[in-house]
Amino acid sequence: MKIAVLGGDGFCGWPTALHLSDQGHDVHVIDNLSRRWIDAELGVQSLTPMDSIQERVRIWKKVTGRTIEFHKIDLAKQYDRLRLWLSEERPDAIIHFAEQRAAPYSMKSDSHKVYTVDNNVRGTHNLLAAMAETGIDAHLVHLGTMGVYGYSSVGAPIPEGYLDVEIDTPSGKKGQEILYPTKPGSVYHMTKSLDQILFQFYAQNDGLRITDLHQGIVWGTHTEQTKRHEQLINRFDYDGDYGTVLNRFLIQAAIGYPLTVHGTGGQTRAFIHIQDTVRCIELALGDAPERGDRVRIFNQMTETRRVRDLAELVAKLSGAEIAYLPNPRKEAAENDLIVDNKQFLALGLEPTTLAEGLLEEVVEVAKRYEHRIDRKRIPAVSGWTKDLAARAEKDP
Ligand code: NAD
Ligand code: USQ
Repeated sequence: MKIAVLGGDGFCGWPTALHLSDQGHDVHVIDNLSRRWIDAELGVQSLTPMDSIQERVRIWKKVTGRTIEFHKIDLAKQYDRLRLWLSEERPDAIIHFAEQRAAPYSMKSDSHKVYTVDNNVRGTHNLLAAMAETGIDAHLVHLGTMGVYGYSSVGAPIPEGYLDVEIDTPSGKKGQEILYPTKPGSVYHMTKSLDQILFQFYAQNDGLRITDLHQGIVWGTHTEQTKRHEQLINRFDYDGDYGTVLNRFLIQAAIGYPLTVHGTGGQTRAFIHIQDTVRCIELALGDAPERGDRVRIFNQMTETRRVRDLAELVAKLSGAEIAYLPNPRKEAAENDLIVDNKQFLALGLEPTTLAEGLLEEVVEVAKRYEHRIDRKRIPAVSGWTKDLAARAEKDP
């Protein structure tokens, strides 16, 4: 297949591009390189030394003989270029990772909120409008998030996108399938909730074939392909805005920094290893919906864990201390989470879990690149309100 990987320079996109190229697909990375500019804005860098995207694809060619093309296009700002590219190249599948994906970054200030909504909602809508206009029959696979639901467990598993409800009508009760209600907890998560409505409309109105993958927190760094050459190494964010919780705990353990648990650490979240991310995308690509089908929604996660349990696990493994800090986010102090992921299991996913020795692999990567870590960038100080930000700044 000819596959466009939008956001293919990022943490999930790069290993996905390599995995699909390795399988013989004709892969095209589209990215505006905004994450590299955001690193510069925040004064942070990936723990791992990332080469330019042009250099990365050159090395991939050298190692495997396979070509990955790179096209610098901004989905949100260059609608005409995007439409032209799609009409000329007519990909068979499009994988959409190209959004601003950090909840803390999206809550940093009013300008960061505006940027995140403009970038994400406009980018997704531009893509859908261009797909409809050019009439290409590509399968769109979008990376959404478990966080659209807000993690409020009602004691029942979160289903895969849809809920059957009964509505009282004058002629009695009628059954209806609705999108599972969203309750996003950040401006970033809100943009993913809005994406869902855009997908529903374009699937119904234009017959676009769309799969939305509601992914949990991704951890780990290497995949089979990124390990093939040191210059193919994946991005690894550890800073207070883009670093995600388990990867942060692992680098903190590696450098002797007390593990930064927010509040009581009572948040339960869904997790998935990066190797399973790329595998799930492959599985979703192989199971495309027909034109006219409803948007297919998968929960892309392999296990749920409570944040303080993760901290205790990492502390036991490494001897690290745990610091319970004021929570800069507005979120429930404690929540349960049960998630249904039957669809991927039925397609053959064999989950990689935390138990499989891969935690040590991340600690080793962190030790190797310890000299690149700026300890001042570790505290999470972007607050959900001005008061929470001030408290986090005072007691990082
Ligand atoms: P990332 O920030 O590492 O990569 C995103 C890439 O998209 C970057 O290379 C960036 O330059 C590019 N991009 C952003 N806006 C763009 C635009 N307007 N035009 C073109 N390119 C643009 O993020 P990631 O961790 O790889 O996440 C990828 C996707 O997966 C995101 O949509 C995110 O919401 C989703 N996701 C990530 C995680 C996680 O834990 N990392 C978990 C669940 C879902
Ligand atoms: N947390 C800590 N200490 C830290 C960092 C985070 O206790 O040092 C806590 C947070 O308060 C939160 C939980 O850990 O309760 C998860 O935070 P996170 O930053 O790891 O994850 P989140 O903000 O939810 O966002 C990440 C990705 C996002 C993706 C989402 C999937 O950045 O792109 O959509 O995970 S999910 O969480 O399932 O919605």
